[in-house]
Amino acid sequence: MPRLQEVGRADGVEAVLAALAVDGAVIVRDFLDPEVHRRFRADMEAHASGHRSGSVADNAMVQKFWGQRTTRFTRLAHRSAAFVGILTDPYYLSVVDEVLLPHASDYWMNTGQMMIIGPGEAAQWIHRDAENWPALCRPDGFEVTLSCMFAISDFTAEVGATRVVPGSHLWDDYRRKAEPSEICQAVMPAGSGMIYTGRVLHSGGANTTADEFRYGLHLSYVLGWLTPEEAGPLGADWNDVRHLSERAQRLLGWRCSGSDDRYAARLWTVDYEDVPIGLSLD
Ligand SMILES: O=C(O)CCC(=O)C(=O)O
Ligand SMILES: [Fe+2]
Repeated sequence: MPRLQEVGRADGVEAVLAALAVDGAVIVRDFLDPEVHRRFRADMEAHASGHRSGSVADNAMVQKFWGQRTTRFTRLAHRSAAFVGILTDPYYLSVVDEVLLPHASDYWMNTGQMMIIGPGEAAQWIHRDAENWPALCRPDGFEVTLSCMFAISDFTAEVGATRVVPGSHLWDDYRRKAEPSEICQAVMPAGSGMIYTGRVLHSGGANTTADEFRYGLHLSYVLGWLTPEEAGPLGADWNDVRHLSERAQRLLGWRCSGSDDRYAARLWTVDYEDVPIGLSLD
């Protein structure tokens, strides 16, 4: 059974990048600031009670991927002030810079999604998150998205810790299925996070407990020239973001791309101006 490497924040960004290069995934202990974690968890527990489990989509594949006993919701910048502290964590963003900026002038949030796996949920099918952009999810391609699964509650094997196939981002055949012996689980205490690339195989684990819920926060970024999974600015309105830094606003889709002198191109404009200017917002 393989095992994921574990680092601490104090080991620095280089340690994360070294493990990602080999395994495509790495556990960071003590990732979340304890106070931010406490506030975010309280916000999410309060919101979770108002959400059903499973999807109402008229699509069996979507329902299966979602999980019948899994509660998912986004709009986290609207729902939790603490979330923005996680979204703009300089340590996480330094890792994202290294992985994504070789391929774009900037990146934005792909999604911030709560994934709460309830008792009796089956394991999700194993996939690569870059399959969202199928033409780019290929052995001879490059990373277009980077994710972290934060353990908001303890991730044990029984409660459905994420399953990962270390090294599968390097496979030369992306049609190949993982053998059971190649799969491990990201078992980690609350406050940790598992950073993983868009091209590593993984899935939600089965929750075999009778009464425990697994609170996971998936937070991912995608190249600025690709469509994110979450319609960020439709879920967090100007009043949610007006007081935030320009960086946070860009990550949430409230600013255009093109912050880099290397490129004249600007995407995601209003009247060909930056979003707040085009909309006369202050
Ligand atoms: O819940 C998890 O641990 C992972 C879920 C996942 O990979 C996904 O929904 O894309
Ligand atoms: Fe995934």
